[in-house]
Amino acid sequence: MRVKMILPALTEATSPLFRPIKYSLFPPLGLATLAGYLRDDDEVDLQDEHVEILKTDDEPDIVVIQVYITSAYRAYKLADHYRQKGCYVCLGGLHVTSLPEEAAVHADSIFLGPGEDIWPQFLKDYREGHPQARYVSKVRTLKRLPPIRRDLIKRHLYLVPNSIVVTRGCPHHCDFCYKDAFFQGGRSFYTQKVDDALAEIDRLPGKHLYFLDDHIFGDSRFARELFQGMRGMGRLWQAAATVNSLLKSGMLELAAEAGLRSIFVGFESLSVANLQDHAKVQNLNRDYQAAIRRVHDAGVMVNGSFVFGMDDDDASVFSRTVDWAVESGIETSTYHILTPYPATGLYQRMEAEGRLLHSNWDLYDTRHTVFQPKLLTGEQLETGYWQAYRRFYTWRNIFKGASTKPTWLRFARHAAYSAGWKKFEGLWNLAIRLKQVGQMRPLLENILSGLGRVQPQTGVGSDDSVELPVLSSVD
Ligand code: B12
Ligand code: SF4
Repeated sequence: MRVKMILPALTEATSPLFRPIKYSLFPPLGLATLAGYLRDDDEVDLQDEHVEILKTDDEPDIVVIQVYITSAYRAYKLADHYRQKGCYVCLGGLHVTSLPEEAAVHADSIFLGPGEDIWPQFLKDYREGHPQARYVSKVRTLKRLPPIRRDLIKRHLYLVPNSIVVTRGCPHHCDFCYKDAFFQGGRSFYTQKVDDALAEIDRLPGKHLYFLDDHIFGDSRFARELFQGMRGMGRLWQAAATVNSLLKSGMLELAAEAGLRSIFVGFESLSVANLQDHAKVQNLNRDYQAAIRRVHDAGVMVNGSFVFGMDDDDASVFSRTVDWAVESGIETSTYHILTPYPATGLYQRMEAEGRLLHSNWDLYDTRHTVFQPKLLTGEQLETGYWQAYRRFYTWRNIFKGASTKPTWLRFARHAAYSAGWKKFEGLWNLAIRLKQVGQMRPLLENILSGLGRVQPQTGVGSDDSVELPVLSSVD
């Protein structure tokens, strides 16, 4: 059987003029996971449009397309193209799960939710000659998974080919998040077995890993055992966690000892009313500054994530948030315009209030205003969003943020990390054009290791770590 797997890109990621590095960070892990269920004698071709030009003149038996909201139109176009040729088209992923009726028009089979139970079921049905039109995931487990087909990943095209996910979902329920809609009908937070996770980590070459888990500390027993197992593996890694989990004693330090060097934290908003509005309860009454201090004290950098456009945000929110982030010594910041994804609680609320402006999914990319804000105009929101990025990443603010650090080496690490990410976009673009992004990886690993000097502050190493920034932002 010939199987073609495609991760379509949003337009920006294929632009001949400029391509942000964030699209060359991570390989298509979801599709490589599904490829693990194919037989040895199946032929499989995995293409990621973010990093390569798609070949569409082939005629595979099955075409598998992963659909995100921002690439939905592109995905449907590809699906229609292959169906016209008589190929069997399967569509799955987040957007298909949110809007199955919309996707079904373009597919022979659609898949709702995670693929680990329904994809092998489909393969069996297809081989037996009776595939169903719709598969809905119900059994949620990461036990006894076949190995991810990492051999299909063109490692040289990615800065971070070692992306890994050892849990699925998240224990929280923020109303703007994809999570509750995607995992509806079954468990919405579950983990691998620690031994399986450690074995997967062990199989990855090089030093650097990026855990794409929504919340790596979400199950504290699992996380503790994982970090204990990772100690001594010589890995350097990045991950995401919630504010409240960073305030708990012990976990962060264990993670740092196991090689954690930067952490993505969803602060989202400095307004209590906003956090309440969006059910971000894990952030409520938490001392953000104390969380940041703890992370820094452990020798780990912070990538703070903030959302603009919530109902308590007025025109002052942009500069207030950025100045707070700079003064707090956050190394990198990621900003988003609030975006109601279909099937989320936020979407339903906005729809009921008649505040959705349109459903052009291409613009649901967290950079455009797609709903009517309360205390801002849509234009103010977009302008403020871009201004926030510019303001945070001025040289003045990079150095101001860095000067909150207690030692010169920490100052240098902060400045280099922050600037390296946003001040050299032209260079990243060139490396992408030349298909040389992978060549930067040894440098990344060397720099993240702080040229041998980065150690967590646990009494065993030097506080004077020097890391150069290369990445920090997932979205
Ligand atoms: C890594 C990542 C990226 C990477 C790369 C994506 C990639 N290579 O897959 C980059 C940096 C490029 C990226 C960019 C963006 N991202 Co992003 N990203 C993620 C992240 C953190 C992890 C994705 C992942 O690898 N998961 C692990 C794998 C194993 O799971 P999976 O990919 O979902 O695959 C499983 C299922 O979905 C399913 N499945 C998928 N396809 C199919 C097909 C079939 C046939 C079947 C049977 C099953 C199936 O089976 C797989 C195994 O269970 C997610 C958050 C998350 N937890 O998912 C956000 C997330 C997907 N991103 C999001 C967004 C908004 C964006 C951006 C728009 C952000 C921006 N402002 O630019 C862009 C646009 C992306 C695009 N191309 O359209 C949203 C998506 C919202 C939505 N409803 O679509 C998420 C959910 C973040 C969030 N919490 O809001 N992203
Ligand atoms: S904590 Fe993050 S991943 Fe979990 S529900 Fe909230 S936004 Fe989603």
